[in-house]
Amino acid sequence: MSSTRLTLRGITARPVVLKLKRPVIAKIATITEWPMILIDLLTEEGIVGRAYLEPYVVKSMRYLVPALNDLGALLKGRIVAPVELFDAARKSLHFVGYEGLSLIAASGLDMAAWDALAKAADLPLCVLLGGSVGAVKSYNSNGLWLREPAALAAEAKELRDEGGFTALKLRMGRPRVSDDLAALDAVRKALGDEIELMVDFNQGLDLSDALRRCHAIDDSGLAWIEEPILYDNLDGYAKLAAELKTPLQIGENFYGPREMHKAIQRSACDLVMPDFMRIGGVTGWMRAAAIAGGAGVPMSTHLYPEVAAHVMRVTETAHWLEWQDWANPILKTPYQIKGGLLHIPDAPGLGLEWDEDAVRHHLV
Ligand code: SMN
Ligand code: MG
Repeated sequence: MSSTRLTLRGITARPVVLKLKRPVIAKIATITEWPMILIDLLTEEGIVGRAYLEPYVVKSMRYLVPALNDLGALLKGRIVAPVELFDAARKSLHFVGYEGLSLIAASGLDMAAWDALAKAADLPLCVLLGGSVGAVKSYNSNGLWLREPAALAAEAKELRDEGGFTALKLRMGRPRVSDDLAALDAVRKALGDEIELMVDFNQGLDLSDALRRCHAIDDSGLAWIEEPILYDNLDGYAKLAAELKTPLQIGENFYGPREMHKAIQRSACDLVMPDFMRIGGVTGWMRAAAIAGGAGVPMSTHLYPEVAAHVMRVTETAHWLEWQDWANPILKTPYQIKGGLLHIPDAPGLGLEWDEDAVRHHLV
């Protein structure tokens, strides 16, 4: 089939809520129920593009699902050219705001459109993008939330052994600095020095506290310190990046590639890790990857590991893929992790198929 003839027929967007095995206990929020919007992009030719959104807040699905349905109606009859559909979707919502929910909806559409295009070409997405099927270096981000330091040693070993990981992320921002240091110490003692550790403050500190707390862990051999302060305080980040020896990581809250460009230009970080629902799906990622490549800034992924794996195969400065297995309960064939590497299935598109029995069970 010629991919130029793939025509968009409509979009279905289904909200589901999954129970998290290890609840998210972060400085910014506690999350026990994980919302997902399952997107099916239907084409006249019968190919279905699939992707999902993970918008953190269950009630936000009440606004995002109609937005996705509207985009489907708006773009009905158009050729499935993901870049063009993405730009048209963004423009259609420009006047209510280029970022936020508008961009999240457009990003979901974009990922499903790329999946459809790759399926029409009968190629895994990474191959369509010019790469090859293979494995991607990943760290386990499934746990180590703000729990008691004493509980973390056992959890850290469990997380390492879930897929032979060589790197794990630990969340920080406990009430006392000494509690965070005890948490880090507990994880280090449990795992030894072989394992790389990243820490994430989830925007929980003000600048003065961040300076104090980041200095306190600056000699701990960490792979990075992530989001110590509010995501849009680029001046604050520039100060932190200038002061700290440990690489400073931000990016899960970049709304589109230009926000990333701004952060890099202002020396507000050493590393970047865009999230697929905010950077603009695959289209936004590829644009951002060119910027990070030009600037020589290592680029990691945030959530959406199945999409992440494909684009990391063609990302010039690919660094770490963030592994989370939270979508697994509704996937027919979850991706496999072995030896800390995420393995891309040799299947057309993203290789996402819904387990419809599980979906029925979790629909809201
Ligand atoms: C995160 C991910 C998912 C939910 C809450 C927080 C986090 C990360 O910031 O980087 O994994
Ligand atoms: Mg984070």
